[in-house]
Amino acid sequence: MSDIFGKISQIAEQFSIAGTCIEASIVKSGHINSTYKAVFRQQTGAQRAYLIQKINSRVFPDPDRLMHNIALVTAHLREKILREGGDANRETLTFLQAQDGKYYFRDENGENWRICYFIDDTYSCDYVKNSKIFLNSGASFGIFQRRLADLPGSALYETIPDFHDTEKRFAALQAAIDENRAGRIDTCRNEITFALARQQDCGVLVSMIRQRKLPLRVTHNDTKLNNILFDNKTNQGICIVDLDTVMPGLALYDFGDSIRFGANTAAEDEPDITKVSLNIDLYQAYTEGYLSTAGQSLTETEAALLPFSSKLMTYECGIRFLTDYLNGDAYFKTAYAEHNLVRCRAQLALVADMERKLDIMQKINEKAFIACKGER
Ligand code: GN1
Ligand code: MG
Repeated sequence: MSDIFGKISQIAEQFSIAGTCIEASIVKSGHINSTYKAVFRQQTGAQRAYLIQKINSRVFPDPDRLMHNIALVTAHLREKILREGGDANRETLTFLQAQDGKYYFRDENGENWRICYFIDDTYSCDYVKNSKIFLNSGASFGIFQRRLADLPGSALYETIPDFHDTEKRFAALQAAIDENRAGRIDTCRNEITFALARQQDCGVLVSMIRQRKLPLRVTHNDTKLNNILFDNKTNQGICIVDLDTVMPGLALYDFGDSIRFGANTAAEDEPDITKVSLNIDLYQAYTEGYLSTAGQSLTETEAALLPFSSKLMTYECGIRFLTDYLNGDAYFKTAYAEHNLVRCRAQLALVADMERKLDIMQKINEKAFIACKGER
């Protein structure tokens, strides 16, 4: 722990944070970066909390581009929030500049660090406690998308190229199967068969982008439930966090990924797949929340593909876990040897359940889309 204090104090100095670090703890969420919460006491006695993050440089090798996107997006959100009469320090993240004016600091080991204000009196959820919370999540991601609607995608770098290009994710899986780098192929034959049998799904959205049938928007691309901060008092989703993958993308990616994570009756890494299924009431709650804020800006084509995108994003995540398992866990943080395989199995079980429920999902969508159009 004393190591953390020393490191955090060193980083804080680079960002000119006044005072002494009196509390430091690891924030155990996210599969990519390492995050700490630190509280500083100033000479006046006032205290302020910060989030300090070590950026995973294997996943994000270009911190200039990464932080360019985040600075641009948060500035844009800030302006919108202020115009709407909101509290910009609570409703979006505020990153600090290091002494050289950059939004990150590279330490002597070549590790890149960044700091933003910790937003007090909020909480985040790793699972959906009730459908109202999930409805609020949908509304929050819808507002996020609406606020970014006039930010031109061309102003942003593609920090991780082809992030949601499911065809390329499929090709990466095939390469991992061929290479069998970690010698694990015999432990995941069933998962490979299930994944390969759904190749035809992979090209659906990407080919529609190529044919200009779906609009590219500025999207979040990692809309897990725990990437929203809820206000302690109102339980409204107030701030969207984890802006690393904000890039041009599809509204469908954000919708689908939210459903993948939040409408699952079990955790993303539930080992007992009999517990995994799509909670249709939660699906309905999120759909209604999301369409209530973003629905009017969606095209008919987008709205019609929301159920399919839920299945596709779940499948894509499942094959990414499988690929990483076959590659020897090079990408996602894991807690034990089989972790990526367990995550993959849970995702594929959810895909199977969504395939059974696709018709019901479609009906829910049609109804909610008509209702939101009627509110014009
Ligand atoms: C990663 O960083 P985190 O945990 O929010 C991943 C997402 C996956 C998710 C699965 C940059 O997100 O794409 O959907 O794990 N982020 C990146 O839980 O690859
Ligand atoms: Mg993330």
